[in-house]
Amino acid sequence: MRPQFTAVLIAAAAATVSGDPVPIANHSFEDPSLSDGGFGPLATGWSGSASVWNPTNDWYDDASGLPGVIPGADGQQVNYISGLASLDQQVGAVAGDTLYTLTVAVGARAGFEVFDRVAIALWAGSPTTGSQLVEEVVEFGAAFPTSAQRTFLDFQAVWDSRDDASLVGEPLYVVLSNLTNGAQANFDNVRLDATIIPTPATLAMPMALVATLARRRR
Ligand SMILES: [Ca+2]
Ligand SMILES: [Ca+2]
Repeated sequence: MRPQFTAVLIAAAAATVSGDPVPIANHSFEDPSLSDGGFGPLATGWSGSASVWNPTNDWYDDASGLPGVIPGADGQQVNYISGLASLDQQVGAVAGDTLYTLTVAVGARAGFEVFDRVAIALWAGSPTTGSQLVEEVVEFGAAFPTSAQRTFLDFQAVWDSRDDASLVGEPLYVVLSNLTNGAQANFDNVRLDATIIPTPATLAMPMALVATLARRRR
């Protein structure tokens, strides 16, 4: 095979496996905007226990004043959940042959650095009574080294929609939960990536294209 045809094949195959970000409304909990130390209102675009908070240095490193960006977080504000509760957002519908990667910044707030326990998850159909697709539980004592306390760290949950094709087309939800009574969970910078998994049919297309080009060049 000539070099230029090899390049065509690689480019076509790469296009089928690169991930696309799924839009998430107010993914960083910056809306509504609060003054430093403010807390309470519900985050635009989210349902459930979706309160927003603009922390200060009392709770997180580098959180006071401007720019006020906590290490590992995004912007100046985060979500907070006190006690056993969840927040959720519908993010379109389940697509076929797709690898979903949910990435969420989780915060270890002063006072709850080691004993909180939270979960990041994807659900289909309904955020409470539907099908749980994947759940990643974060145990703070094990997940946060001392150096990361009072900061945020990214955690991920991954689900392959080929695992249950019957759910394709169902509403897809991001669900973030606090699993510890008496503790407070903090989430920020919620990201969801959807990567189409090449099937034999989609891989065959670039191969056929290469074969056609090869014939034309002869
Ligand atoms: Ca934020
Ligand atoms: Ca602040």
